Amino acid sequence: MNNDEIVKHVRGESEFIDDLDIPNNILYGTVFVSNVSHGKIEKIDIGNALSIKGVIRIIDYKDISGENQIGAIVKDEELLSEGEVRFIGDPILLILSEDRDSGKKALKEIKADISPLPVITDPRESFKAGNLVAPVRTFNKGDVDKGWDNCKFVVEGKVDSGGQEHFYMETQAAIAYPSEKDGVKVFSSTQSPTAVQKSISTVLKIPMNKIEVDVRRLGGAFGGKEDQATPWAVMAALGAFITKRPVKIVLSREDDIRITGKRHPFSSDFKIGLDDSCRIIAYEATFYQNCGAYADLSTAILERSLFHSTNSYFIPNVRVTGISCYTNLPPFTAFRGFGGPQAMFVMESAINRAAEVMKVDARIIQEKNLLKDGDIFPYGMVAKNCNIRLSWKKLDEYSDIENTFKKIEAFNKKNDLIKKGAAVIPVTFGISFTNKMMNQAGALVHIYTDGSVSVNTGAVEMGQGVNKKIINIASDTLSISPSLVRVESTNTTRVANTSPTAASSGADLNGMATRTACKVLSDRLANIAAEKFGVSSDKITFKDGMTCNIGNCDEMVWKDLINLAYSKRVSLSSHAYYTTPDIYFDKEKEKGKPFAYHVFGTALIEAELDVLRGTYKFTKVKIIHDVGKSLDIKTDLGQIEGGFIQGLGWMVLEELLFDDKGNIMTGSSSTYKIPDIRFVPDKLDVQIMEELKNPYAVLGSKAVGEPPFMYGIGGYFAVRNCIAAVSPDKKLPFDSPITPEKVLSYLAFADS
Ligand code: LUZ
Ligand code: MOS
Repeated sequence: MNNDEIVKHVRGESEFIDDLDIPNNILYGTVFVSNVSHGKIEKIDIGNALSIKGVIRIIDYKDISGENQIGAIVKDEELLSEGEVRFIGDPILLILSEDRDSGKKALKEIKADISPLPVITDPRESFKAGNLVAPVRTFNKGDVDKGWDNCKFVVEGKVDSGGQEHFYMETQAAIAYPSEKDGVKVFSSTQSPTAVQKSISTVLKIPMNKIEVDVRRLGGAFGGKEDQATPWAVMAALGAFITKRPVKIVLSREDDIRITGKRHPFSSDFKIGLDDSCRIIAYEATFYQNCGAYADLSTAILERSLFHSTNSYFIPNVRVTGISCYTNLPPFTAFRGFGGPQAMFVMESAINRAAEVMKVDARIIQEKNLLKDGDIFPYGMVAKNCNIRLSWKKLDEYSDIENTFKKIEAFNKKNDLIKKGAAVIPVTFGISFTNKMMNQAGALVHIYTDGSVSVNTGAVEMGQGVNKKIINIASDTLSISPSLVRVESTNTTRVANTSPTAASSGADLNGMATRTACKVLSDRLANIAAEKFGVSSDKITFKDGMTCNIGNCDEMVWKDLINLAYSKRVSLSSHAYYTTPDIYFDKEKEKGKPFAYHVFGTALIEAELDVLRGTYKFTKVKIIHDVGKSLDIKTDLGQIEGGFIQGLGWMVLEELLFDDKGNIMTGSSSTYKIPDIRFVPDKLDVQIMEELKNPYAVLGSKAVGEPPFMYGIGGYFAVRNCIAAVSPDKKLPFDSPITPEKVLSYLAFADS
């Protein structure tokens, strides 16, 4: 990681919400939540809660002056429940107290009488009961029904993938200060400052210009703070608005895991047909998306599942259907990949099942069907600058894929207690918010009279290094040292109407706006220099903070030029704006060009299984990944490594379990295992295809945040192939994560 702030982090100097200095009159917010998954609130008895020393006020929905509604896409989510609770953790009351302990004491006093209603945790059951979030959507290409007739092999199956806890290091947090004239200023750990501002406006019934939302940095987010940060910020604002005292809410890890949304579990069906040359002729899939109690971003996430349903493959006949199903679990939400990983896991499972039936290696089918330029995705977009075959080829050059598999086969022939397995995984991921409107960003750049530069954008730094990239873009455009540039906190009064920092597009969108703003400034400065040197402005170049008149080699240092501009009363500030060009999508036809471009790459993952214990490790991983012309190579490498490990965790390690009453059974770090440093493969080798400039993003770069996550899918199949080496003829289910416990049970089953 080469985060701009890494030294401050290591020294503990970086401030997160819970580190901010707080005034003496601050109140702490504690939420009282439902302890049943579905029910009707008959009565709330707050007992002696209000007489506990330090407890100042208990707020319920009746205290809300505006609309008790925080649903972003579907208006289905109350901030504080009015009568029906839909999951364990559904907020009912907000307790405000002068210290955290008295809030906890108050919780024990309060009793909710909730009469139970039927509980559904399974999306297929929800579908049968008709509990849909939105109408079913289907993407169609070619003629699937005719396609089957041309297939030599037709294989069907079922795939389940589990949810995933974000496990950001900083839990959900917000502090709200009442400001004069009935406004609020809110520090929120959110990816979406504007969404927070809007929701506060709705709930408090005050205009957006009375609400200032400020975000310095987040201690991780991964999508978990795109929508799920909002309720806590709104509650803090509500408390501050009502009491006229600052209010701070920081969730405990246990509450955060229990209450907030996670990656959607999916249950899916597939059918795949191939001819005898391993060409995929037809593919059909149905995704049952487990949305949890409220819609949140589910419909947008399901749309991305449909977009990525064929991963990196060209398939002439496709029919994929997505169904968003309500259940009585926490409201599942955005998580790195945004529905893409779930759909791609189904595609890869289908290929692997077909490979088992056809008795070929899955990699043969994968390679044969890779996309090439001019191929059409099921949603109508044409593949352009398609590097997927190139990445496969480069991986083959570096690793000799065939030989790797042969060596493993030879090893497995000689060894019974250790079995090896490998898998190749190509990844193709579309870049842009799939909602066209969201692809916009602004930047406000100031140059101060001492030559230092301040950049404001809508991008939120969450450890992904977007600030570092923005600094590099500004310094490159102004031709000054990066040390002169500072990126300010993300603040709704400085850059307004921002999209969430999400969809891997934070640097693409905000970086382009930054570049444009800096260009405007550098053009202005060129005019000043030209006037001074008595030449035309095209004779002026900037280099390393110097302004040069090429003609006669006059030079001027940056700071003097800035002072000259100031003395001539030329503005040293600029606001610019960027919208992604040439994207559209027709939801009637389900066709269009939703993405500015795609990111491509391929990985080879090798695993080694201890046959007696069911434990395994990943011995060797090679990733070839396309980042375009990198904006910051160490940042990109960090994102690729981190994304892959997080994806691997989702596929093999992190098991999110609920009982059939909707209780979370993996509610702490002792029961929910995330990857640690010992889990990281000994040999994790990332190679970037840097020479490939991307014409569709800032300075030839490519977005990097999400695509590497999906290399983790290869880990699942590497482990599966280890098991197949023990017992080649068993039909294993597709059910992620493939934890050591599951592996052991498969092995026991295989031996019987
Ligand atoms: N968020 C969003 C996302 O609102 N729309 C998207 O298309 C998206 N894609 C990936 C991650 N977050
Ligand atoms: Mo997102 S999954 O908030 O990019």
